[in-house]
Amino acid sequence: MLDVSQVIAQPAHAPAPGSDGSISRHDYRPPAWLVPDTRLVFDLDPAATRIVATLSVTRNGMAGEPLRLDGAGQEPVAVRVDGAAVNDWRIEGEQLVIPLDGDAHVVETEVVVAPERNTQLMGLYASGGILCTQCEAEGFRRITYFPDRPDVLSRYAVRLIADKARYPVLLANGDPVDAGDLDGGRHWAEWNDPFPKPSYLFALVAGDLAVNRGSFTTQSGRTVDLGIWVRSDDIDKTHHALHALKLSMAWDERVYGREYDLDVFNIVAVDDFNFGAMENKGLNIFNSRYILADPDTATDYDYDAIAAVVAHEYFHNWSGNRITCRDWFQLSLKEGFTVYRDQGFSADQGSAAVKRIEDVRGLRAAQFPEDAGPLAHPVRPDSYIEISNFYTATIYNKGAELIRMMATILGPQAFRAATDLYFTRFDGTAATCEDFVACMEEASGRNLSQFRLWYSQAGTPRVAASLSHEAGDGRATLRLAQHVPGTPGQPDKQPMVLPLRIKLFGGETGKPLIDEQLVLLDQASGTIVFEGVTERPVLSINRGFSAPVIIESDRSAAELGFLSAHDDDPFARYEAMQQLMLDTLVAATIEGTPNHAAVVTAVRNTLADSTLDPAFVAEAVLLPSESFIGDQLALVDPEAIFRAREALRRELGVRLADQWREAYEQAPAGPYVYSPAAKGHRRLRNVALGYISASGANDAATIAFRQFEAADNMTDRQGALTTLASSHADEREAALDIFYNRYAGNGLVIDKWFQTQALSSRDDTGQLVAELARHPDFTLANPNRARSLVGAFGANQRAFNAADGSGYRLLADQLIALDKLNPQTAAKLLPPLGRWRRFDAGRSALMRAELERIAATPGLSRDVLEQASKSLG
Ligand code: B3K
Ligand code: ZN
Repeated sequence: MLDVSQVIAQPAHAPAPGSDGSISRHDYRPPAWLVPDTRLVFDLDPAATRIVATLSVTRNGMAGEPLRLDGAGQEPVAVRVDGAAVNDWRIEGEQLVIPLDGDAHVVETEVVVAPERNTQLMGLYASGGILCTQCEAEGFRRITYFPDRPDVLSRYAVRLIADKARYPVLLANGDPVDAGDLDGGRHWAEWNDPFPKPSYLFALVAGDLAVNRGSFTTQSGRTVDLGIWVRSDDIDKTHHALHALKLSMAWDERVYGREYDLDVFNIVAVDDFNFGAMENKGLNIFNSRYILADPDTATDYDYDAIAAVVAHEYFHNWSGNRITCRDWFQLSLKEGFTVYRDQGFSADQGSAAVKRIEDVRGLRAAQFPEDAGPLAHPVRPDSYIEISNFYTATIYNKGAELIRMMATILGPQAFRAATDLYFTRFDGTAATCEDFVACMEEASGRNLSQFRLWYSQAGTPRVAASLSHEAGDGRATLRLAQHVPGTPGQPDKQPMVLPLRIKLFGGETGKPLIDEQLVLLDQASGTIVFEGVTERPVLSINRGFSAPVIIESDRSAAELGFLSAHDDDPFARYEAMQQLMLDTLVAATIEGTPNHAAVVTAVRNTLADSTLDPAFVAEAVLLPSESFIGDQLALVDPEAIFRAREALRRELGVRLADQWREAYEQAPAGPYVYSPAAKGHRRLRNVALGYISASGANDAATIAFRQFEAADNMTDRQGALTTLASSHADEREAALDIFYNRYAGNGLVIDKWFQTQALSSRDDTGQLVAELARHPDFTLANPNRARSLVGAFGANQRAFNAADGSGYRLLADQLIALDKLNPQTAAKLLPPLGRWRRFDAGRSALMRAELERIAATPGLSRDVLEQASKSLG
């Protein structure tokens, strides 16, 4: 029977969670109270920070509703309403409930929190002597009582008080107002943010920080002061980030017409951070790995990632901050769109083709498996238990693909008109994915009703494509059929709208037979007839990866090899090579009888094509990952996949030995430069080194070690170390020791040392990882370090899936230990165990046993419980 008191206790705006604690999208209610203005006073101290919050609250049409403020277990020291202390408040669950008559009041609360004891890194916490905050999604309630939901927008005025010697720099959102000294060696600073914002965008930082200052003049002539704040030792590593910030500001004006709006823009780097970075209004806080770079410590990959993340967080100022999300189900409104925007920015900095290849590789590595597994969810989910678990590749990367598809369907002009409309109409509000799509429709006149299924249906569509040719009639017929697989809670799917860029090439002449067409497949199946096709056609489909789908075509090895050499879309060339490699590796894994000839020929042709960008060549000749090969199989056999892949690597290494050495030698000598061309050469050189090593050549370790020692940059040094880490040569230990000693004390580089070993393909990687978990430098308290060892190990398909279950046990042990400190980061380590359905009975039972052990752990967090129970299914 229903307990009536529980029902009555539920507020009108926060409906009862489901029996498993889940929140449902359809239960959204507007807030009962709004908070137009917020004043916060922080008396900062790592052991006991006192926070006085003064909220002007106004009723939002719901007569009789008390004010409900979210908290996180803290007790208020005092509560005052309109200046007078009150004591008729109560705590319900974790909410502070204050009965209020009338429609407008000033409510003041006082709480005390201990940042130095905050190991979750959510709310106000300490990182290496710096006090900082992380509030998205629901961290603000760990700081003070507030309606901690994204649709309550408030103007914040903030006063920070702290010891001046320990915390000489005091930063908060918005523009600085004033600052001064106090008795007892303390000082204060006031910040004011005129833009109403949700609580998840609140931020403060207090610490002993150095700044790299810059300035940007906006298109309307306003000057913005820029600052990158880091520990003084790191100040020389901030130039790349500052440069990327200026490029991002200019790019957003040029491409989207978006101008920055405050007088200052600050970024602070901290070492302990749960994810990449955070877009707090005017005060971004970053994981130091996405700010700090110099050639000696950061790879080209790091440089690229820093620029991409700086751009991403900056772009959020419009897509996220000026227009935020109505509720967390709409998360992809800001994240999918902002990823699409940062992808466009990065594409414009160098090779757009290589950027697209990297993005699709990432989508296939992270999002496709998510969409095919127990944690599959739509881009706009319908329910969640812990919102932190929904910062996923689906929300971010598939979400970006949805925006890309709409941009493709609309064309550039209508898409820009639609984003202009969206930014203008919803500025200053908390919007929905539906609002965004409606703008796309209104500005273009297109009907996107069926397209909306992309937001509600999970799962990766599969498209069967078959081309036939009637030579006598000069006619080619393309038959397409789509199928969206069932996903948890969604057994049956409707056909989606799939924008497929298609072209036909002459199988003999290599010439295009038709202009590229954009086909919108919106039925379960469809037929397209091409006339005037006099030559045997070869199908090029989903060019540029125009739809995030899996293409199942009946193209032969010869046709794929042909496209890998002749297609005029670089992505399609890469894709043809990948498909050829994948077909070869899948056949070799299942049948054990490899036929490498077509791949060897195709790779030889690609290496020989001097018109190609080396960065493209490096991507094109890389074999698909072990896990991607596993994703193609009904059951993953990690040993057979590894053997098949190594055999092909070796064959390519041996058969193309001269070409690899030539590619290796061709990289221009000279000091390090960070440029698209130089990056491409370094990448190809490291890929070639991998193949030289795979060939079993006697001098492979010598070459790698020579590169390791001669390197004047981390890309070459880590590239060589990666090759050596998988070898049995004497140089391996030497290189690992030299690397460790050279960088002792540099956390970000020691992360690379852990990660490189966890990704090794050696047979003893499991034991090595177990030893590294006992290394004095290993700690779960730092998320980067935890991810560098345990996260990387979970991605090492063969080592992690050792048949005796030792890998599963190791990951589960670490996850359980980490959950006690930091549930959000612990939950992110779990997905590799959720792949149990994809393995043989022995492995699958061992994985399930570990999931059950995790789920049964006393005191388990909601974060891990949700992931473990959904993974058990
Ligand atoms: N919006 C933040 C992510 C917050 C994650 C909270 N669990 C960074 C970003 O996507 O830009
Ligand atoms: Zn983001």
